[in-house]
Amino acid sequence: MLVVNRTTTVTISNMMFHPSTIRVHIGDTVTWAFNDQGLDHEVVSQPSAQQVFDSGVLSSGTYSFTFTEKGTNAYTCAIHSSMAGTVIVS
Ligand SMILES: [Cu+2]
Repeated sequence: MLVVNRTTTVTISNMMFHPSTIRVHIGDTVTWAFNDQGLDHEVVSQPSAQQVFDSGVLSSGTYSFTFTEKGTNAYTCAIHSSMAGTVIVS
């Protein structure tokens, strides 16, 4: 079986994750691009998430995480609780 690991980008802008829900495969990397006019954000997995990840506080640049387990990963911004996203890994 040929396995191709891919990278998917989620852009952070206007106090939102774009797209907010993404579907990836085991081994894929998700890169969050902090592009919100210098505003601080922090991508952090919810307790219910299959895997634990935390970008730390960033106002620019990117954060990447490779998903190695099948499951659903809800996440929020640790600074702005209204910002929410989901990474579904299959
Ligand atoms: Cu935020």
